[in-house]
Amino acid sequence: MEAWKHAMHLRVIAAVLSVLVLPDLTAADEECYKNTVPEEVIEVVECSGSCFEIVKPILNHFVEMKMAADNSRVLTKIRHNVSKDIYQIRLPEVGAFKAPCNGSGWMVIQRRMDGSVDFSRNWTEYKNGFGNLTGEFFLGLEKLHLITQSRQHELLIRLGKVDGSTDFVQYDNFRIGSEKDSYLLQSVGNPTGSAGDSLTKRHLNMKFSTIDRDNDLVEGSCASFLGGGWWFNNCGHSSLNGKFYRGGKMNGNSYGIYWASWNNYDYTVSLTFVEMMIRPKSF
Ligand SMILES: *[C@@H]1O[C@H](CO)[C@@H](O)[C@H](O)[C@H]1NC(C)=O
Ligand SMILES: *[C@@H]1O[C@H](CO)[C@@H](O)[C@H](O)[C@H]1NC(C)=O
Ligand SMILES: *[C@@H]1O[C@H](CO)[C@@H](O)[C@H](O)[C@H]1NC(C)=O
Ligand SMILES: *[C@@H]1O[C@H](CO)[C@@H](O)[C@H](O)[C@H]1NC(C)=O
Ligand SMILES: [Ca+2]
Repeated sequence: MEAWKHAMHLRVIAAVLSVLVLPDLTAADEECYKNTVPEEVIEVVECSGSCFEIVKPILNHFVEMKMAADNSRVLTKIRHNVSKDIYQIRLPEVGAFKAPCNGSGWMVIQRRMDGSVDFSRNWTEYKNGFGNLTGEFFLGLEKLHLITQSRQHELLIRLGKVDGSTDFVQYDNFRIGSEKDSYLLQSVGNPTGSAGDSLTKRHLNMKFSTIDRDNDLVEGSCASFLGGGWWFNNCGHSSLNGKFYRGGKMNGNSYGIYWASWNNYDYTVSLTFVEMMIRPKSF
């Protein structure tokens, strides 16, 4: 197809979608987050790899159409329902930043799904956040600290294995200390969910560690050994920022992404999907 036709085609799709697909914000959307301001209208950009700039809360099937409209790209199979609706969030204590929300009040703070982003990062990067909000990313410890100090938050962790099985665990009081306290995991609260609790026993009250800042309790560095930052102890029962193994199993001598209580403490299993989400607790 000629480029201009392609562009027209896309404009038409965008126009149709802007009428049909983009809903008014529902009460649930507005819940994510309080003071959330949706961004401006959808922009159509020339088709150079990614046809639409994602500047507006979008729906999953919108993303699928976007990919389908662009013949030059192979449609990626999305195994899991990830939350691709990106919002501009304004919180008085944090300022403005962007994050995906799932339409039911949950804001995604971390995601692993395809190994496309390197999580072996230094302190500054974990502090400020890194990655790609429509794919893999970490929101940043400073924001998490400010957000979770401002009011009580729930934490939801969704996990997936290479065989397609999924599970979750939810905590009711997730709170992170300040940088002065090395972003200590101050509280997680009560766990529910059948993936089990792989935080309380070993990680509560632990400082965050990264490849360049070793705050763990072993000789050597868990963050370097496991390839990602976490609230390591010795090293502990979970490491959701660890090395990504596409095959779902560690190879060599380094563990991957694990949540031990979900796998009978078999540390050779490496998860291929993780989403960590938070939302203000309502009483
Ligand atoms: C994704 O969401 C759809 C619609 O809500 C649901 O039918 C499907 O089971 C979900 N898939 C997964 C893997 O959660
Ligand atoms: C958002 O995520 C929660 C937890 O997985 C789920 O219960 C809810 O249905 C999701 N909302 C949407 C609109 O997908
Ligand atoms: C952290 O990593 C970033 C990106 O690679 C780099 O620019 C920065 O200098 C690093 N900071 C430290 C303190 O090593
Ligand atoms: C973000 O990640 C998604 C999923 O891996 C990928 O399709 C997309 O190209 C990435 N975007 C950028 C800007 O890297
Ligand atoms: Ca150490």
